[in-house]
Amino acid sequence: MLSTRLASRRLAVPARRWKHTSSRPPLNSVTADDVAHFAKILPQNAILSTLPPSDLHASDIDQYNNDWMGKYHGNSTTVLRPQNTKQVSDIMKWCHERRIGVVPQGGNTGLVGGSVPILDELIINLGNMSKVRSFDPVSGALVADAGCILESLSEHIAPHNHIMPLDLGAKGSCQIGGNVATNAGGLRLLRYGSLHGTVLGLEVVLPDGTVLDNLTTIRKDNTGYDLKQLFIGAEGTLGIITGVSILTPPAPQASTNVILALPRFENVLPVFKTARLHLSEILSAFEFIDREAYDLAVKHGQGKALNEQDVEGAECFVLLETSGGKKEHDEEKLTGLLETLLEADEPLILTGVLSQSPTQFASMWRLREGITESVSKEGKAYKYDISIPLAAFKEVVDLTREHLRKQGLLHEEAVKQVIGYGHVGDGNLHLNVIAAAYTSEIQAALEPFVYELVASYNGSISAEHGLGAMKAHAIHYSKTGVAVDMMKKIKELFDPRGIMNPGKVLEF
Ligand code: FAD
Ligand code: 2HG
Ligand code: ZN
Repeated sequence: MLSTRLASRRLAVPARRWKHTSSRPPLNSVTADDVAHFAKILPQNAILSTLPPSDLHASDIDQYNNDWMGKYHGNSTTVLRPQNTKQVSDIMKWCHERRIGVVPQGGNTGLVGGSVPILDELIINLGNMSKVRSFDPVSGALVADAGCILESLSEHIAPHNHIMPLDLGAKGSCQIGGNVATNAGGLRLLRYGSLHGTVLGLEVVLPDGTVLDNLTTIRKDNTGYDLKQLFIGAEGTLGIITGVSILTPPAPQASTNVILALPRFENVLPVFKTARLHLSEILSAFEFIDREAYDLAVKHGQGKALNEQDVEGAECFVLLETSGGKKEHDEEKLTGLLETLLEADEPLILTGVLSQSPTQFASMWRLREGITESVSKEGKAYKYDISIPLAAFKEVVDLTREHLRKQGLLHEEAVKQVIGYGHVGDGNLHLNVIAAAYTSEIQAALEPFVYELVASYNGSISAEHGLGAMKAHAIHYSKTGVAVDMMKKIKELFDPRGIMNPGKVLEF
């Protein structure tokens, strides 16, 4: 009775719909004359504009104006889909001259509102630039257009027994240019390191249209400043990446994975330490999934659930992958690890399931990779992608849930669930708050609460997704004033007119 009364009272006060309100410098809107000029640079089918005389409607370009989560919405009238670097350069020269804001867009899978306009900026979508330029099967150097889909690149090099040094759940849609622009981390970072190490060179169109050709395939080059590093993780605020040269590692001869069910979160660290000791160089991923995240993935049919009885009472799960040279040798090591974990006086795990076939291997990965998709099927996600000490992963999830409970927001019509998962090996937790809708009340309850919490651990408010539009105002939680001032000077140097992805990364 009490809960029914509470529920109806809640419904009586409608939640205020939240709308992102980041600012950006005053810039010119795209006009019909601009579109006529773009028609001299691009074929007609590479221009999507709702401006007269076009008969396109706003809904025809919805997919470019709205982000993957349905959280950020732009009002662009025009999307250009160039096919080569020269076209990008000519477009940028014009936009620079005319002071038109530009949003570079890859697969539009970004999770911080960086890939859609804040107002009506021009969208330059790289999807038509999708050619592999070269691949050297000896060195593994791959040179590709920025618009190549990550998964297509994996498929391109697979026959040569090479793999991409990064892998993420969005691989079927995200583009290599977007990956570099966000310095995407993903599931292989533990093994192959970040893109700051694997990217060999970049071709970038600067805001005034100048082409910075640094598309080298050499591994060592100490001739002055390493300019490409500035564009890795710049989220399209310094220029448009049009070409990427990247070092791809040889495919491991054997890969195996195992899912471990842990009775308590406190066991994650000892399991990680033991795994590193037993598996040393063959350990290639160590991913954390809390119980609610696991149940959600299972609920939404991501991968095959473990035997229900075996995981009864499990507080969290770990997905561990090995990539080595010899299957028998790796499996022997894994079996040894499982025995150690199970045989301790107080076993560190409840159960461990070793994949027995490529299908099972993929299905186990699906349980982890599919969480993001499950979250978006469940509701609207507030995503906090944070670096904090491993030992604090659970605490942060619990504190956030408790905080929302105290605010009276933890119920079906507001926040449905607070879950945690992520890359233990990289100290990166994905704190996801799943709500019925994006509302001002939830937004105000979460921010700056989460940022302050992260800062109290000396962590980072963005481990891998970037700042985008979502966190530009909050950069100071993770960077000093001196560092932010230096960034602003760099931005000013490359983009004095402030036209490149305005309002993202650095607050206007
Ligand atoms: P977009 O979303 O189009 O753009 C992202 C940013 O990069 C924007 O600021 C945009 O302006 C800029 N940009 C895009 N292309 C260019 C270019 N050519 N030149 C200059 N700037 C450009 N991220 C991780 O780090 N790790 C993960 O494990 C991970 N998993 C994900 C799983 C799912 C299911 C989803 C939906 C997202 C995931 N992400 C992850 C976030 C996202 O996929 C990555 O950030 C990805 O790298 C973005 O690539 P994109 O091509 O979609 O870029
Ligand atoms: C992952 O590791 C991605 O799965 C996405 O970085 C995380 O959806 C998220 O919060
Ligand atoms: Zn991640």
